Amino acid sequence: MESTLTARDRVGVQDFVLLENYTSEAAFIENLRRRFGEKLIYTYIGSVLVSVNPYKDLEIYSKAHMERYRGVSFYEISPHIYAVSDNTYRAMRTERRDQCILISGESGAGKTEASKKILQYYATTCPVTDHMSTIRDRLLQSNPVLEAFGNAKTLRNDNSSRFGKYMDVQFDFRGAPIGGHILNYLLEKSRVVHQNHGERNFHIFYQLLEGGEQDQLSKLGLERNAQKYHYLVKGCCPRVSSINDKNDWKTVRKALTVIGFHEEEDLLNIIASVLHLGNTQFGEGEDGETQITTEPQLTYLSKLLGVDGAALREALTHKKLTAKGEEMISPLSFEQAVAARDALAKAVYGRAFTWLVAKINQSLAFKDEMYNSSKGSSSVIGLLDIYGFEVFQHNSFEQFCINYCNEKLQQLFIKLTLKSEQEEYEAEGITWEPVKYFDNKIICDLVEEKHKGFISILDEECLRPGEPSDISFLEKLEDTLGGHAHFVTHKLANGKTRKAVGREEFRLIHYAGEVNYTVNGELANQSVNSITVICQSDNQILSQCFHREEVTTQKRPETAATQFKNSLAKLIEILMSKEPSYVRCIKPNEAKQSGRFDEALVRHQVKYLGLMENLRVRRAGFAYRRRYEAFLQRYKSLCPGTWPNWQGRLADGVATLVQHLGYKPEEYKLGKTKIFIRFPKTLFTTEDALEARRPALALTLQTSWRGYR
Ligand code: AD9
Ligand code: MG
Repeated sequence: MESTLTARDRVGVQDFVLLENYTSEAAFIENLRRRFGEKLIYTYIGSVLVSVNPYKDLEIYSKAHMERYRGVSFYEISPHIYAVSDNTYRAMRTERRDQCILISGESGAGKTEASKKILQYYATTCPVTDHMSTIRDRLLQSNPVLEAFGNAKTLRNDNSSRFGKYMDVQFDFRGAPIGGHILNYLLEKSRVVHQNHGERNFHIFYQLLEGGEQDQLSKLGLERNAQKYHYLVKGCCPRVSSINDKNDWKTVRKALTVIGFHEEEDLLNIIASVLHLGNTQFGEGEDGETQITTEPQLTYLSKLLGVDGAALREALTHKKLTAKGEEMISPLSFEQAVAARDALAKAVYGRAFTWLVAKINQSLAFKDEMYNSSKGSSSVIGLLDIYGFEVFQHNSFEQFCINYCNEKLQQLFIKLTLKSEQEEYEAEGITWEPVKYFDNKIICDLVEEKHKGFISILDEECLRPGEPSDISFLEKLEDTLGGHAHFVTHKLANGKTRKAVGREEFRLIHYAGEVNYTVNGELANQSVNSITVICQSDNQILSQCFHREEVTTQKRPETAATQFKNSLAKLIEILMSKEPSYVRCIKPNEAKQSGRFDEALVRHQVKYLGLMENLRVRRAGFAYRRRYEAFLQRYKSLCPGTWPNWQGRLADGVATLVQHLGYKPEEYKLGKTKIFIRFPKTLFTTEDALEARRPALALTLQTSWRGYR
């Protein structure tokens, strides 16, 4: 039957706005599926790029491909991540306005790969002098370092980013990269001490054990066998066939050199100390007190962490309490000691990661004297590669933060897409017709509203004196949020949702779906504090990460939830100040297999990425819009009045052309600089006429118009 299909049937439309049945989810998915079948992984919704992970190397990322997209308008060429990269770059250059590219999608959908491809595009196509090549190389090399420390093998992705990342690339007035800056968000620290079955700890641990030189490992007291380390085998899969830890170690070492890193010894000591912490065991002493039973571990730990052995022993087995102004030392139970050990491992690793980002930022910082260029005339392209919406069997504080972040980004997306549509219509003098959509502000408010939002209640519970209690926290949530349509607990479940809610759980009805979060241990995570001892460390990195004031100050520290809320608010502010472009990534199957398109899975993502809504907004008025000169140039041969060249005003030329083509008044509108066409059919008819008249032209432009045909 293949031969009876037209090209359009086979590859669908390259821009969803040209779908006849644009409100149909089935038609949307069918279009994605057809294109995916032809290895066309990219499709637009207007200027939003939808990308489906091919799970294999397609030959579409060569230097020649990059060249093809340089300076070419969005609609002249098939959709590609390079088209978005190039358009963003040109918009920055011509409009002198900071840009950002927001990449979203669920785990394994291809966000990090997309952001790397964008960076490679700039590194290859932007002008650079010798001086600048240093910055360019550092920008590229920051990736392997951050991935080693912040990525891990999960069930859903062998190289899953376990932190959110926003990276600014700074360009000078000539368009050359001159600096960069990275903001990191919420590293999944729980992974340092625990991994679910089939998952690993962060790559760096395995890389060091596989790739480190023998004398290096001996100095660190390590054996070349990941099986020996409790923190590395919780998921029972220290080896992954798609990962070569030994080679990756070499890549990371090289990258650290390019970045200009000198603290390698201190960094290795930290990685090793986490492994020794994991192997530190506790038992019962003669008087029933908890004590450390692994003395060699303690010796290595005190050396690697650069702290006094006795002080460390005490920190792992006792806690300090202040009662009525007096300090008291009280012993920890076995469980408490294990928790204190794990908390220390998480704190040390988490802070070292933040330090590493700061270190990379120093090496990427714009230096005036180096480039003989003025900072004032530079502009920025920001790349946001942040975790997608997550729902697991058990969802904890980390999933809560990730999903809250997604609510905030969805909110921004709604605001900005609607706003930019509205602005374009207004700028072109065309009447704006409001569109109905689900506004998730109600969920953002539920989480972050002052005094009565979720985070306020959590803060209150964490900061009140005495032991925090999960149950009283849950009761407070019920008292305050009980009436909210998007909040459910076991007690409140009556009819709001169909799925069961456990007694130690609450459920949020997110815009993307319902998620049960467990409050078990939620509060302990927030208030554990066994860091006093590390403040005295003579490890150069740790001494910069842990400050004495933290433990001596009377001021209550910000809770992790409030810190995250504030950092998100700052991120939204940064993004709002820039012109956004969007890449929406979709994962075609759970098996990480090429060529497999699981419709149910894709449908779910189309839903929660809000793509149908996005399309509806984009199609609310007009399916298609183009600048007069481009429209005239393409179709002028169809009208004797405009062929071979139109001499008058462009708008008049287009008016003459569409009149000749028989466009009805309800089918189009003429704005100030663009023609707006309401239905795809009108455009297809015109395209057919063009092809009938000039098949040669249609052929030469086949890459560009294949999608429309
Ligand atoms: V997570 O939220 O960090 O767990 P990402 O970042 O969305 O996730 P990632 O970019 O890491 O996913 O992609 C997962 C894997 O899919 C990669 O390791 C590649 O093997 C594969 N992939 C993704 N995009 C492409 C592509 N354009 N071409 C080929 C790809 N393979
Ligand atoms: Mg990623």
